[in-house]
Amino acid sequence: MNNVALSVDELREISKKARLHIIEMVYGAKSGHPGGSLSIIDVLTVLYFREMHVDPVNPSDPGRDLFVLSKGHASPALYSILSLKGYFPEDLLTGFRKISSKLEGHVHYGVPGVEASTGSLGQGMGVGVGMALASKLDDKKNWIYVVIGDGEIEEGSIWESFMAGYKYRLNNLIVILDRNMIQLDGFTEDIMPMMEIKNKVESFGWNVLEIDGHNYDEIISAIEKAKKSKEYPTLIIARTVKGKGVSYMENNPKYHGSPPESEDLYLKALKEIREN
Ligand SMILES: Cc1ncc(C[n+]2csc(CCOP(=O)(O)OP(=O)(O)O)c2C)c(N)n1
Repeated sequence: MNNVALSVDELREISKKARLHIIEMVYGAKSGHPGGSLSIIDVLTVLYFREMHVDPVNPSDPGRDLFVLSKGHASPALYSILSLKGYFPEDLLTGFRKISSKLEGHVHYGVPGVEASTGSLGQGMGVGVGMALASKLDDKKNWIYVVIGDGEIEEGSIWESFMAGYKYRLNNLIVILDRNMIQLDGFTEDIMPMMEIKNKVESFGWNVLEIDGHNYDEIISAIEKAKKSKEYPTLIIARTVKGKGVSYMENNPKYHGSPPESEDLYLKALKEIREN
């Protein structure tokens, strides 16, 4: 179940397909969250296609790595990656947010490959802490990965998770923060300034790394570094662009939870992603 080490160009091609899926899914559903899906898709590509030991043919392998998308509204990103990885056929993505489909708007445990339902912000990281603690108690050697949002970290429960991660010495836990600077309808630093997150989280006893979350080499090397931690969990602050890959969505809070409003904008998004 080891991944073949894909090249950066191959990873980029996978992300491109996933970006197209994200736009098609939200446009088809006339709802959903493109911005925060596009910001985190490069990280998810590296996790699923390079770092994580998971096998869609044997999805319940007890030794598999586990992933929780704590910012569960970015479900199009995870559903697309799971389909590209082979957990379910890509054509099921057209059912996104439709009543007859399992692909609910927020990440749903019933979807093949999903390890935890999420969507209520602040909870998924606690689930990941619990998984990491359970793995330690069972003497397993797997890795637990969690992705959180920078609006999500306004939830107090995130900071309880940071405390617990230190207390239980969860060096099998790697949390990635999607630092795109935007939350639901505005900029994080206007709504609730988080300032230097690195200093804050280091003071909770964690290792903290900061990277460009669209640079594959940096994502890979940060994860490799995190895996060398002897004692404590690691937070990787991935600086990203919300809406990355679609010019009119980039850094635009409007596209947190809105699909392209017209066919012209839909086709423009697909064209830009294809030509990038
Ligand atoms: C407990 C809770 N409160 C409010 C919401 C509504 N909500 C969905 S996404 C979101 C903003 C999240 O911002 P961020 O974590 O930065 O996500 P990203 O920008 O990466 O998409 C909010 C407030 C929610 N899902 N859960």
